[in-house]
Amino acid sequence: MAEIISVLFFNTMRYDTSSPKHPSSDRFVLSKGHAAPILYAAWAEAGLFPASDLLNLRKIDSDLEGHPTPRLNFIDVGTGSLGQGLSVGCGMAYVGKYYDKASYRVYVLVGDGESAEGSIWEALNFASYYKLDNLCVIFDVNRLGQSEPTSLQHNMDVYRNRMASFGVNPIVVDGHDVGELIKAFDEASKTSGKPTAIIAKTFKGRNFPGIEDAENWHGKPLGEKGVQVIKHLESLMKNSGAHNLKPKAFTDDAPKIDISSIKLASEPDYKIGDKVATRLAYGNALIKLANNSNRIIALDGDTKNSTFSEKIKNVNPQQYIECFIAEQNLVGIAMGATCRDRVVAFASTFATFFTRAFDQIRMGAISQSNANFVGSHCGVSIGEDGPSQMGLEDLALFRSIPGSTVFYPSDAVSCERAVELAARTKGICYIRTSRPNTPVIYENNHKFEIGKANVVQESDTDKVLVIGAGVTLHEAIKAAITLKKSGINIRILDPFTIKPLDKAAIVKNAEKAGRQIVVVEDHYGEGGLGEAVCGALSMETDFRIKRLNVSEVPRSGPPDALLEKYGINSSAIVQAVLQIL
Ligand SMILES: Cc1ncc(C[n+]2csc(CCOP(=O)(O)OP(=O)(O)O)c2C)c(N)n1
Ligand SMILES: *[C@@H]1O[C@H](CO)[C@@H](O)[C@H](O)[C@H]1NC(C)=O
Ligand SMILES: *[C@@H]1O[C@H](CO)[C@@H](O)[C@H](O)[C@H]1NC(C)=O
Ligand SMILES: *[C@@H]1O[C@H](CO)[C@@H](O)[C@H](O)[C@H]1NC(C)=O
Ligand SMILES: *[C@@H]1O[C@H](CO)[C@@H](O)[C@H](O)[C@H]1NC(C)=O
Repeated sequence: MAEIISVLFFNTMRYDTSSPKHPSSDRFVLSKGHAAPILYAAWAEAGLFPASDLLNLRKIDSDLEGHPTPRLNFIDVGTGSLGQGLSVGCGMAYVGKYYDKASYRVYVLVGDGESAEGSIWEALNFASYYKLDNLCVIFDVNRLGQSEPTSLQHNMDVYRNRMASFGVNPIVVDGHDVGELIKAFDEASKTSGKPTAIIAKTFKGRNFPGIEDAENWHGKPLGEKGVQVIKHLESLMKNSGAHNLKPKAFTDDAPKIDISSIKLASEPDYKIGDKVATRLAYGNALIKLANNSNRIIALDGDTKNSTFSEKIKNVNPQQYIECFIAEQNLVGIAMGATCRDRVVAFASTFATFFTRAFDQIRMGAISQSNANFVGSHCGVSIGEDGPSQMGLEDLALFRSIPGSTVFYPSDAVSCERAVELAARTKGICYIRTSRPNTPVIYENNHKFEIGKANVVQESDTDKVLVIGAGVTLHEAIKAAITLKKSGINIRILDPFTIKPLDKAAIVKNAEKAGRQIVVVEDHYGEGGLGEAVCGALSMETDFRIKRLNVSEVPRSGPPDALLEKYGINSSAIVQAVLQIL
C-alpha cells in the first residue's frame, strides 16, 4: 500500500492538516482498517502530528488504535469490520455530488480479501446506479488474505470484468508503480458519469526480503527481521530524507450549513381518538422536517410505501435516496451521508431487516455516527405476512448499541416528536413504528422528552402499574376498562424511550400501585422492554414484575388473533393483573 498511499496523500488528494475534516476537503476511507499504521504514518508525514507519536501505536492511552476510529480528528468513520467502507464512501460521494454539489472527491481503499463481502458489491451497484463519478475505489489486490490466498488471487481480468459489468470504470495498474498510479487517479478524476475502480496488482510485503508475497505474515510484527528489512528498504530509496511533502489545497466550495436545530415546520395536527398508524406519523413528521430544511434526507430499501418514508418526496424528491434491497449498504450510506454534519439522515425499512445490518449499526457507534434508523412493521401486530416480516428482535439490537437512543412511540403525536428529537440527538437513534392504526392519545402540544415517560392513566387506588408501548399500550388501556368494572384500578405508563428508560417514573408510579408491575410488549422477551424494566429495577427491592412477551416463532393471521395467541392482548393483561394481585 505504500505507493498507493503516497500518491493519494502527496499527489492526488486535496486536504489541509489544519482542518483535517474540513467540509470541502477530499475524503479518504481506509476500508481495510487493519492497515491503520500506514494511514497514521501518512498523516504524520503530512505534518498533522509528530512522527514520534507513531511509536504509541496500540498503547492503552493512545488514540492511534489498532483500527482507525474518529477519536482521531482525521478519521470520519471507524473501519476494521471488513466490507463496510465502500458503502460509507458512497454516502459521502452522494452528498458531495447531489447535495453539496462541491468539488471534493471520495477515495476508498479496499482489500482484495475484503472484496468477498457482499456489501462491497451492494455499494458498487449503488455507486454506478447513481453515477458517483466523484468516487474512486482502490482495490489492493495483493493476492493474500489473513489465513490463505484469496479466491481470485492475482486474476486481474476477473476483477476488471466484474467492475465493468457493475458499471464502474476499471483501471488495472501495477500498484507499485507510482507513475501508473498517478495516471490512474488522474483518469479517475476526469471520468464523468461513473465511479472509477483502480485495481492495483500488488505484492504483500513488497521488498521485504523473505516476506514478500509469502503466507503467514498477515498482522505479524517483524521482530528481529525489522532491522534488516528497514535497511533494505532504505537502500532502495532515492532522495531519502526528502520529507516536507505538502498536501494539495482544496477549493472551499461546500456550502456552509447548520443542521443543529432542525424542527417540525408545524405542530402535530391530530384529534384525540383518531386512528393513525405511527408509521404514517413518521412520514408526516418527515414532511414537516424536510419542509424546514433541505438537509433532512430519508433513505429506504424499497419499502418506502410501507414505512411511509416516501412522504418526503412530496416536499422534494431529491431529499429521498432509494437504496434498493441492500440493507447493509442502506445503513452504510446513511452513515457516510451524515459524516461531517452535512445532512440529518433517516434510514428506514421493516424493523426486522435492520438485523442483517447489525454489524454496520454497531460500527456506527464506534464511528460516533448520528444516523437515525426507523423500523416499521414491528411485532406480531403486522398480521398475515408472518414471522419473517415481524420485527421481534429490533429492541434488543438497538438497545445494545453504546450511546443509542431508542424511541417507541405509542401514538401519532408522540411519533412526530420522536422524529423531531431524533433529528437533533447525537449518536445512533432508533424509532420503532407500528403497522396498525392506533388511537391518538396525546394532545398536539404535549411535550415529550428523551428519557421521560408519560403516565396515561392513574388514580389514587391503583393496584398494579402496567407498562406497554406501541400496540400493547392500547391493549393496556382496554384492559383498564375491563378491570375497572371489577373495581380494580391500574396505572398505565408509556415509556416513550426504551433507552434511556425513565427509571424514576417507573419506581415512583410502581410505588403508588402496590409495587406490582406488568410489562407487556410486542417483541421477544430477550432484550425487550420487559428486560429493560427488570434491568432498571435490579438494585431496587420489593417490586414484583410480570412480563408478557412473544415467546415463540409466531404464525400468520389477523393482528388481533396474533396478539391473542401470543398472550399480549388486553385479556392477557387482565389475567396478568389478576394473577399478580
Ligand atoms: C468482517 C471481518 N471478517 C474478518 C476479519 C478478520 N480479518 C482482518 S484482516 C483479514 C484479511 C483481509 O484480507 P485483505 O482484505 O486481502 O487485506 P490485506 O491482505 O491487504 O491485509 C481478516 C480475515 C475482519 N476484520 N472483518
Ligand atoms: C406498496 O407497494 C406494494 C407493491 O405494489 C403493495 O403490495 C403494497 O400494498 C404497497 N403498500 C402500501 C402501504 O401502499
Ligand atoms: C410546506 O410548507 C408550506 C408553507 O408553510 C406549506 O404551504 C406546504 O403545504 C408544506 N408542504 C408540505 C408538503 O407539507
Ligand atoms: C417472555 O420472555 C421470556 C424470555 O425472556 C420467557 O421466559 C417468558 O416465558 C416470556 N413470557 C411469556 C408470558 O411468554
Ligand atoms: C384476547 O385473547 C383472549 C384469549 O387469551 C380472547 O379470549 C379475547 O377475546 C381477546 N381479547 C380481545 C380484546 O381481543
